[in-house]
Amino acid sequence: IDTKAFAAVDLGASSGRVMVGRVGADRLELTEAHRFPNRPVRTPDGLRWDVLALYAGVLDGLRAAGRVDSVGVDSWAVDHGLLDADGVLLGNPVHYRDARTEGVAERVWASLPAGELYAATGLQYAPFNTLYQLVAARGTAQFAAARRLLLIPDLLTYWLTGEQGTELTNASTTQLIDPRTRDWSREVADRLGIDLGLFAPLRRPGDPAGLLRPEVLEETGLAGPVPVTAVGSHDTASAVAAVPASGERFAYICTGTWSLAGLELSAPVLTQESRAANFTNELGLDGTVRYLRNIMGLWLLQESVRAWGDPDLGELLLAAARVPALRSVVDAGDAGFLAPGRMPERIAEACRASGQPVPETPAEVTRCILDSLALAHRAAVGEAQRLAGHPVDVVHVVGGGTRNALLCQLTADACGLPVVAGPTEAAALGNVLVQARAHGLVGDLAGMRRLVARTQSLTRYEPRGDPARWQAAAARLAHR
Ligand code: ADP
Ligand code: LRH
Repeated sequence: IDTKAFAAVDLGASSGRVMVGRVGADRLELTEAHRFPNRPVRTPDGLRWDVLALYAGVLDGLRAAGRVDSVGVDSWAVDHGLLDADGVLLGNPVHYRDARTEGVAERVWASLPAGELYAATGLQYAPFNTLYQLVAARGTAQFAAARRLLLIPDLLTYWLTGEQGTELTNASTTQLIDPRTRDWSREVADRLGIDLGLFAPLRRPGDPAGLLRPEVLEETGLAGPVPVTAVGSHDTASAVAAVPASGERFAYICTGTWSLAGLELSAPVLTQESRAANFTNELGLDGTVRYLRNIMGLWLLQESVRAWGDPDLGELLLAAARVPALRSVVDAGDAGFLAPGRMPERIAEACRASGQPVPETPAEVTRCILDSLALAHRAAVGEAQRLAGHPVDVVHVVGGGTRNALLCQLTADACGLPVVAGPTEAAALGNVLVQARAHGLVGDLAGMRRLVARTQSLTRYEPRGDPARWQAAAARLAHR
């Protein structure tokens, strides 16, 4: 039986990993070759990604992976490296949580009103969309020297192969793509004076992206030629591709550092009502649109755990399960939680300001975070269905948050719908499946999903309790 092996490089905001997927008829097995921390660094210039450490981790991972038929790279969205005229990286890429974009959106909207920008790009407002980052960079010596912009997965692909491109699903997070044409929005770029020549030509999931350079083969001990294949290089696009759903009546929540909660649609929703509700239309595989809302996600917990000196997560979650439910909730969509630092205090302050009991112990803060995330999941799943006119019967939860049984159960309770949790490494699986398809294995998106559903371990959570309690908690937040 013909089985092939694919290396998925999947870089999340909290860790990077190189996974090996073995794919054949009715076979999909994922193993971890290497995992490494992704630790941003604060320099006098601001918050930066340590992209050399990430690249070193990728090379270590490829060495550990051994013989593979192809490699694909995905990562978090919006961020990028700038290259000079010689193709050399100009400094460490800026982290999307860096403060440089504060107040920039208002300046952009003065020349291109937010309503028009949404109608043209369908992207929800987030201060870190690439568009705002580019406007923030204007006037700096680094930007003046920049001749090329490569999004993070495209930058790593360039270092691996020497070839430059801009993969479409991730390009859709720049706010410079028109989700109807699935091509650059020249109008938006022209009106904001952004030179689209900075970007390398678009490529699509499944397109060839070059061969590993001889130096990379030597460093990793791999025997060439090894092709690199473009995948859904936005990690969320890859994760949604691996949601084990059948049919169309499903919502998904990709839970990791962020919670990305929404629907898969065949066309964007560009109404002003959708803009007001802060839903985004990112591009997915095969002409699909990822209609979703960004929710702060487990970042709230990661940052709190860091502040508490890294206690055992399992014990903390057990303690949180014993704290009474829904005592206090915060708005997990609030951009006020974006920056690092003092997270337990900031959560406590938000509870105080809304007249709710202030969580004090780590268990209480954790419970507040998980209740708040479940509440935000409920709102996003509910509003997406209404705004898109697309009802669902089930919520699929994928990503690191599937390891958090309490969060999955609370999400089922809050949504009043069954939750199917898994796979945990959905982004890596989606990455592998797109490579497998490009190499003649597996079929369309539905076929990929059937294969995931048949081969991966999934856990089902039925909704419990009275949904009215969640309604009441939501009202408490709305009336603060
Ligand atoms: P990202 O890709 O954004 O870096 P992941 O999908 O890897 O994020 O998810 C990371 C999150 O998964 C962590 O913040 C943590 O809350 C959760 N997680 C990881 N391992 C466990 C575990 N053993 N138990 C509960 N939660 C876990
Ligand atoms: C998740 C993610 C998300 C983006 C954020 C910047 O890793 O890609 O989809 O909004 O990072």
